[in-house]
Amino acid sequence: MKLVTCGLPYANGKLHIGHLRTYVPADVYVRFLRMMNEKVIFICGSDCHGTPIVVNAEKEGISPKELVEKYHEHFMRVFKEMEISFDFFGKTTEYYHHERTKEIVNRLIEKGYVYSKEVELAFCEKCNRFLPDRYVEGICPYCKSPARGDECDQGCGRHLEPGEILEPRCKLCGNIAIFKKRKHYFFKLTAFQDFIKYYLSNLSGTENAINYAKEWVENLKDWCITRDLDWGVRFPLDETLVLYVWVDAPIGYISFTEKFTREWEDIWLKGDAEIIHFIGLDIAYHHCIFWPAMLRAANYALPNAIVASGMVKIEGKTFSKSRGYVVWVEDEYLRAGFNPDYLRYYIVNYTSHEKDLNFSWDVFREKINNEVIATLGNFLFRIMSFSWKNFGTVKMVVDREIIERIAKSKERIVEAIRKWEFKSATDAIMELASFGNTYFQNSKPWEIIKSDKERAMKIVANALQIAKALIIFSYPVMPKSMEKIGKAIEMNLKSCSIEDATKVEKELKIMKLELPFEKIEEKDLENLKMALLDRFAEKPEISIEDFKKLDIRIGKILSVERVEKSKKLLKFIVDIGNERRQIVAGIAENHKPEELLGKLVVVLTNLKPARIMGVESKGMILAADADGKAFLLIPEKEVEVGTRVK
Ligand code: B3M
Ligand code: ZN
Repeated sequence: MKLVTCGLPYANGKLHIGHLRTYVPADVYVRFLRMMNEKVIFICGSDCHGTPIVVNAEKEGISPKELVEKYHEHFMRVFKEMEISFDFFGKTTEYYHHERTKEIVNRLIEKGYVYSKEVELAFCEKCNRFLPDRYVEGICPYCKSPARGDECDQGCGRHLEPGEILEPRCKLCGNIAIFKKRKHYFFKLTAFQDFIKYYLSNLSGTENAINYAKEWVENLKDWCITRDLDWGVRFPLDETLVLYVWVDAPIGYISFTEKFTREWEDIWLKGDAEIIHFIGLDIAYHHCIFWPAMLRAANYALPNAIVASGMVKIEGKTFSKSRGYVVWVEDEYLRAGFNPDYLRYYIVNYTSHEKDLNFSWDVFREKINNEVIATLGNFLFRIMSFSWKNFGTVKMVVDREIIERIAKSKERIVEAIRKWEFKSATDAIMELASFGNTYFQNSKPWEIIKSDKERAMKIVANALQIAKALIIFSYPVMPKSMEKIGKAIEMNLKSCSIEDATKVEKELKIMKLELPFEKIEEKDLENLKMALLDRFAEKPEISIEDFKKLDIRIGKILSVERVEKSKKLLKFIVDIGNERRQIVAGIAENHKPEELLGKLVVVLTNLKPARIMGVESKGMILAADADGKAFLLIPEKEVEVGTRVK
């Protein structure tokens, strides 16, 4: 039995491609294992505690509970649409999770691995509070990059202990923090140094994570496991404290398994299953160091493999939500109407699992059009349509060489999947599809059929066997599409094993196939590319001529009203000197219409007219965009309406 888990996403924001970088390959892995007749349990859930949640709840002006519920729902919805087939998707706010966490922490305490100590912690005098983790920002003491209280997120990736960060500032008010004494609780991580070294030398998975961990293990510190927060799992020895989120989050792997199946004890206590954690490389420290030490101390089973995906780039830039280098899965991919299978394929095939994956809309279009559609889709469509039109039912007499060719692909795929080499596995699929195309093209059944129907049927049988194999091999990567295609030859993929690829049926009945693939056109991407460019912190250099193309003028607001059914939009009539314009702007959230009457504003007048929620808008009122809130630009002194801005 295998237990496969994915790092638990913080329920504090929407899913982006960075998340899928881990979840899609994990899902592909699980689906392949199932086709290899292995028993697999696939577990994940929302990480609901810690400062990542509290800080964002504060930003959104809702309670932590409301925040995590909102994003938990979002995760479930998007995972389903993306065909990520978790058996169970839990939530760390649940009672059962708190209970399991306390049980484990109590074990650590009973065994003498927890002690208390006075420490100097960052404290904000203005906000009058301790500043745990993300409440404080400063400089990493190891690599001197800007860092958060508990992690060097922009530099060396190390975990930072409370009090370690240099030049701490309060994230809420920006004030310089002072250090103040406070009693906290520590886990004796240093007592596990030899164990972790030994553990890492036997750990399987991807080299990237394990190699990092081997460096880190030389410099362990005891681990502060409590925090001054109101949100989280209460610390059993002092109810005024909660456990550090990195204590309870990985315990989710256990509590969710426990909630899902009675076999959880076999897995987590007896060690009867192989435990495989899929994570992003940025959380290798926690999974390779804290987690095994904690499990060992509490006498639980240890993970057998840590599989860490490389990071994501967006159009060549290092992924960053705050700087706009991000693609949102629901709003920008699914709602744009793209087939989820395309993104799944892109993620597993773009590069090897450990390397950085660059997401670029143009590369996406090319890859999908050339590989998924022109190579794989084309072959499947040609052979299946040809068989349907000419035979309906095909007697399956298949040449030995064809079976051997398929068997070779199968072996390569299985071997690659077992080593988490998803690119290599999917390359093997595309190579088999190319082989199929060449075979079909060179054997010319459409000519042979005119004189020798029997021989044409033999060619078709060979090609159909390849098609069947391709559908099986591609199913874990593109489940929805393959299910549709498979139906045309009466395949039930849900109960298919990878071995069926080389099994030859007596005959195959072929129905009319409508290929569930649609080519991606340049125009499908226009808006998405624009939206990205618009958010990017760094914009491409432009010439003065480019700038001169903009006709920007001072306008005066003559009337304002709300746009019906919209929370954000206001409709303006603006005098721009020589004419009056109707302009729609998304600033209703922080402006009352009546406050804006008569104001002078800066207007881009030669913007192509557009309809926004059915209302015509001719021009754009310029505003500063601060965290989604708009603040109008207003000329310094009263100037005449229509004055040019340059
Ligand atoms: N929530 C960090 C992250 O979302 C954290 C993972 C927990 S895994 C136990 O990257
Ligand atoms: Zn650092």
